[in-house]
Amino acid sequence: MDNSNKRLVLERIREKLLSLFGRTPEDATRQQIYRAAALTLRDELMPLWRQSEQRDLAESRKLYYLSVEFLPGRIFHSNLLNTGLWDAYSGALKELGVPLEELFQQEREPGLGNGGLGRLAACFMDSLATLNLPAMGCSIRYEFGLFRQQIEDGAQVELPDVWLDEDFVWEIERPEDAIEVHFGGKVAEQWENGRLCINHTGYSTVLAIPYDIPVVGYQSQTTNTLRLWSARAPERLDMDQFNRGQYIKALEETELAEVISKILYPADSHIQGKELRLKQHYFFTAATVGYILREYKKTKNRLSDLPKYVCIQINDTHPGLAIPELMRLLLDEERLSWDDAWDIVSRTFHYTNHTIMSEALEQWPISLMQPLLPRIYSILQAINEHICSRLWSFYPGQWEKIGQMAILGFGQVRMANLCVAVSAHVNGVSGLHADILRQQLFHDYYLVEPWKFLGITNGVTHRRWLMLANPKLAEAITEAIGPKWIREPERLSELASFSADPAFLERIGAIKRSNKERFAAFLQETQGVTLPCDAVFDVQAKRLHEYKRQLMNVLHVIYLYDRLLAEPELSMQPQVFLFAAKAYPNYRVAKQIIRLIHKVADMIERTPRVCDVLKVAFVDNYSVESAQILIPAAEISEQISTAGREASGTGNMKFMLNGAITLGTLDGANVEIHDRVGDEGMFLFGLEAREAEALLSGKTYNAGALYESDPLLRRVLDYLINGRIVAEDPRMFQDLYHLLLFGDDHGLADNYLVLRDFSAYIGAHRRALQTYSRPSEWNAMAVKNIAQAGYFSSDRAIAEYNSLIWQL
Ligand code: 26Q
Repeated sequence: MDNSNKRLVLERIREKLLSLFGRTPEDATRQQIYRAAALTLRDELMPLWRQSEQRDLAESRKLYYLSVEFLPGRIFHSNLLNTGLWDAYSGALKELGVPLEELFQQEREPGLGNGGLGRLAACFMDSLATLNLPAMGCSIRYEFGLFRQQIEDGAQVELPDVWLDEDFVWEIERPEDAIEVHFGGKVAEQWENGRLCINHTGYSTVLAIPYDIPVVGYQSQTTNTLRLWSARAPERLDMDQFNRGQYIKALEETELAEVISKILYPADSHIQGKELRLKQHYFFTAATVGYILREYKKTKNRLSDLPKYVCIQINDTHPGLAIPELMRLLLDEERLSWDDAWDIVSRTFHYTNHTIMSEALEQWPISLMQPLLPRIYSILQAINEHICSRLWSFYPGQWEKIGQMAILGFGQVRMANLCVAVSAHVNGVSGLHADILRQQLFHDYYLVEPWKFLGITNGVTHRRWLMLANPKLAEAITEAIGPKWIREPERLSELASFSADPAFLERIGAIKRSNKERFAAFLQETQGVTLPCDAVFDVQAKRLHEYKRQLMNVLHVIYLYDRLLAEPELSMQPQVFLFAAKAYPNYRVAKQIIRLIHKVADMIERTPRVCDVLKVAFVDNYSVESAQILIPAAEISEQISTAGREASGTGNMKFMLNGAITLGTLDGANVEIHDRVGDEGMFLFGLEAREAEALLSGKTYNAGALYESDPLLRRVLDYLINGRIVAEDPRMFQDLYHLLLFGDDHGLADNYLVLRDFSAYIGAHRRALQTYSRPSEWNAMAVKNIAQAGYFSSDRAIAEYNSLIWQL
């Protein structure tokens, strides 16, 4: 970028500082400089954003990606990279004596998601814009994102995540696009001139106000929109009440309306049928569908053409109420016949499933849904009848089967059945996951309409997760193979030949080292924890859940600890075990595991000699931001879920892209990583999905017998109860011990096969360390992994969605 550009940017930032804050760079705060700089960049984006929107109106088909979560991470940084204005801005800010990095840190991260599903949605938005596909992401503008995690005496404490305390630079409020959403009331059906008319009265109204965030593609011609809906009480209604002297009541109702978009529910698999959550889901789907239809009617008049122009992807079942809502608008407002409305709806929606665990399948008690959404419920009844009668012709007489496939049953609305029955496509998020959907979870539906079911393996944007998060590695790659990989990630394969180039391998090793130091400095600064950078960095970063088996990871650390004590002569490669994970606040076992991680860390610290070779550290409050520092520093990527449980995983892809080697099971997308890098490119261990399923469903699995027969296992597990971890409270981890050996009230012992896979897991670690002791071999393995990681770009995933489903 030339100097004139830099000077122009500098001039604009000065002007902004003056007009917004009455300050000059000399006396402005960092936050003010950040806001001024970000706003000048936003100004820069506006024309293309506007142009993209105008073009969408005319263009053939547009995608609406509905998701109850989006986790975009910080935006200033990625917008600078994507627009190609990096050099101009960094030059301008250097003149002001402000390093760009410091400005980025002024931006609050919108933590509007729990984990994988929300981050996937954000990666998809990046790729859609980069591939010039017209799309809008739709969700809720939660005032509080996922809780901030603090650790007190080893235990997780949740604090509110305040991200809107200052205006968020990247959003634009659009009150002119507000939509009314109705809750409660009574529905009367009435025949008028041979038509059924619906009269909905006595409802309460909430206004949905959209806030738009531009989604900038990488040097593309498209800027898409992430539209977040915020709940507000309708003013007019308040005034009526004020006039009637019901001041307090009016304010109360305002609160009740606005609480809808207050907070993101922390949940990744445990579901509580909370009324407020149901309100959230209906609120944002009704707003979105209402908006889509209004927008459509501005330029088109044939509703039957809607599927030609509108494509709605449902990210898991949470936005599934969009289905009956579109039916409602077409029937009640547009007055279409049932058949015409059904025809449109069943060609418009597509559904992605992200979980097979039955406890994570969304269901709502009818007793909750019916009073809150009376008309939606009556439409669900009608859809249910329609579906069941169709199923009847495929499965004549099989009442029980049809009962299980129904949308309503046992007093519940089953959202997954609704989404499968109505959507034109249903997809799993990895090959293995799609097979499980076809063969198990949705098998009966699969037999009826096999063509509906697809597998589209997840992907991550290599621009954020490599180019932005790991600039040194990105630079080395570009020097080696040129810059085309940034648009065409499959070209990373050209790196393969460099795995035999000693100078390149050395460079890769040095980059990893410097990323480890960068992370160590971060942890020192934020938590006061010191990491030895000569040790191998072994990382498990993901939500805390039993199926992800962080517990097995800690037990392995205990095993190493015990060996070091038992064998005084043993020399061991120094190892740092890093954990980052938030636990669902009511998930007792998950919280105990967090505590165990901390207490094992303490035990190691106070044990001479062991503390010279082992270190356990917990990275508090895992977020997109900390992931971007942590993942590039990782050498071993722990992807150790019980086979068959992790639908895909996306962290596994981010680690691979950054040259970490996967130590994992054949689960989710690990299977496809293994397909690409082979046995020699990762450290595979443990049962496969079919074996795990057979073992657990046969009810023959006997964890206790393993414990009895394996002295090593016994030694390790006994740490949980023998007081060596926490002498003052030897029973602190008794529950975990019991869970592994006796199960909980309902279940089998060791439901996630920790004991069964334990010795194989130890073996995988042993193999990993052997390879690690030969640095050039290790680095070659890292390079081969990076070279195979292009497939796991969300560009590829989005291209597949587009060719198989959307056809935008
Ligand atoms: C369901 C019903 C009611 C309330 C909450 C929920 C709920 C909320 C969030 C259920 C699940 C989630 C989140 C699921 C999730 O993140 N799944 C992950 O999705 C990733 C992207 O596809 C996969 O890579 C992971 O394997 C999967 O666990």
